[in-house]
Amino acid sequence: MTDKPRVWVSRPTFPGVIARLEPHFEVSVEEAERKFSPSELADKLAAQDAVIVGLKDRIGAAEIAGAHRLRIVANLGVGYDNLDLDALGAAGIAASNTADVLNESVADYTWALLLGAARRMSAAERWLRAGHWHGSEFKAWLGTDVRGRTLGILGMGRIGQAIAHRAVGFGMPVIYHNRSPLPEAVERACNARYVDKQQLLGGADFLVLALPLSARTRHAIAAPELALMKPTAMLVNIARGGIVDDAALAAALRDRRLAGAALDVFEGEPKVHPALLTLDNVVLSPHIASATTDTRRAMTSLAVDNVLAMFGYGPHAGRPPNILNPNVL
Ligand code: 8YV
Repeated sequence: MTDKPRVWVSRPTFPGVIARLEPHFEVSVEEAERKFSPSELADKLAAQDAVIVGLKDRIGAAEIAGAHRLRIVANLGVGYDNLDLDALGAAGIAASNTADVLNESVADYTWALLLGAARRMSAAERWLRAGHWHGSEFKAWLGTDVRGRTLGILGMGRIGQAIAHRAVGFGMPVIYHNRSPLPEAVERACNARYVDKQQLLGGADFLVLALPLSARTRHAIAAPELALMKPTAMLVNIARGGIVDDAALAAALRDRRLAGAALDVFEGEPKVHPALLTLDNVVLSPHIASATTDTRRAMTSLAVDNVLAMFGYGPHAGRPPNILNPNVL
């Protein structure tokens, strides 16, 4: 035992990056990826001065009730719907995220999903792996072009903007809806036009969701919204499960009231709505939009920077660069 403050990292990440904490902290890192129960989390948190956690770790009033030494919860993700900021703030515990370092990787992956859905890549691959070959038939596997089609983006933060930038190369006009319109110069740089939510739903040929999950955005896309979309449209969700009503989406895809979808996130993750698993007009992936080596390393590094800063170390000493509740400082 040392008298250094303690940091717990709830999942394996990049040891070389975590090592930056070692001169100042007693560091413990989970060796395997797992989900902790609320009481396990409470026990872990009670013994720490700082923690680096992931989206699976839901931290609210109960989990921090005994965490009297805890000063910062550094989240490995830009989204932080797993953290109860009110409870953390009331306890004087800082919270941070990993905004920005993942924008470009997530935007790239969004386009991979969008194009994958438009060109039916997953279904075609399943077909080929099953020993079939229809590619040589002139009218087999016909997909949808994206050029000239309208890209709609719901949630035009920095990830939404990075997605919009790429639309220029694909020759797609962009419409978006956001809590408030972007400044004109930013709209021009993204080549994007603000519309209301109804116009977005009715106007998009490809609708990408890039908004955070909150009580306000839960089921922002449910049966009534899906009914407003073109039957030829496709929905791409790289944001959070729960923003979409997955049962309603599966029904719309099954009945071809919506042509296709591509989903990286699911309501009730890691479970996937069983109906989605049976459909061929949806591309599915296991929440990997930020999963590149460089980006996951950068996310880890940013979480480390936030912890270091909270304890007065590093270039941001005293002011964690991604603090979500600065009032606690
Ligand atoms: C996850 C994400 O953090 O940043 C987010 O909000 O959803 C992802 O980047 C990542 O899957 C690590 O769990």
